[in-house]
Amino acid sequence: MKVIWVGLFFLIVFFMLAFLMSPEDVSTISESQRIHISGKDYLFTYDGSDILINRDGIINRVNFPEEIHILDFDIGDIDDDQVDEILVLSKEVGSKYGKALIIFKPIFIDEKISLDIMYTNDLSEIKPWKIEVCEVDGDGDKDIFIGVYKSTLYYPGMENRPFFFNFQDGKLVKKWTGSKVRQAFTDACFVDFNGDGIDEFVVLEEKDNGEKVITAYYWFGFGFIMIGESKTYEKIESIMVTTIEEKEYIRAVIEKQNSKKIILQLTDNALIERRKP
Ligand SMILES: [Ca+2]
Ligand SMILES: [Ca+2]
Ligand SMILES: [Ca+2]
Ligand SMILES: [Ca+2]
Repeated sequence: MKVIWVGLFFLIVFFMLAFLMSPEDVSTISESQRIHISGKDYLFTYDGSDILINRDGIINRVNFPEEIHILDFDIGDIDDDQVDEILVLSKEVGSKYGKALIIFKPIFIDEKISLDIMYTNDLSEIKPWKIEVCEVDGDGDKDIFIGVYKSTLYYPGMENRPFFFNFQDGKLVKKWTGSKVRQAFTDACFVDFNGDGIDEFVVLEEKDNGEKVITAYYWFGFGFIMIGESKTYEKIESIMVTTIEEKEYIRAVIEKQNSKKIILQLTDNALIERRKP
């Protein structure tokens, strides 16, 4: 009984908080994810203004620099020191695209976690809109995906492009700065469908007639090759990775209003909707 009341209390607090946040803040509230610091796993949440790092019910509230507005972020050990860094795309208020990449390393000061800025780079010229830490080639060095909006040498039009980087010797180095996947895309995520430690690159593509299709690719030495695609949908708002019973799937929001979602799995070279058991 007590458990139910505690659950109810947190649910009410959550909805009150969600209600109090402006619509712009709501989009940056994160689901909890795991962060690894000094040999321990913590739960990481960004609540729209602060970062909460939580272990065994002990919450470390890390004040996030007020002047930095977050467009997107991800967590991963990009320099292989067994501590997960926090990679933030900052933005100007109201801007659709990012300004700088700021990489924070969590450090302990007097047994409290604080964030140390270990790297910054102004990326405003390439108009970044999404950042994901991934492992597309399985070489043990984390890869960094940044979705950018720009023209390229051979494709002069402004379009979303998939850029990949590594973090080497204290700086961001290009791994693969792609002009295109198969067709125009509006979102991307990384899903390890078969659990082999190598991420598949999953992209929300838009056909010429505006219909949407989700396509999965795998890395092949110097670019990506398609493994499978979904059926065509009239609308898909966004895609993300989701874990169910330790297996990874794609979660796609196909209607924003009533947050209608589908879960997709990769089966026989096709992305098909997962039926609940
Ligand atoms: Ca992200
Ligand atoms: Ca690290
Ligand atoms: Ca890699
Ligand atoms: Ca895989």
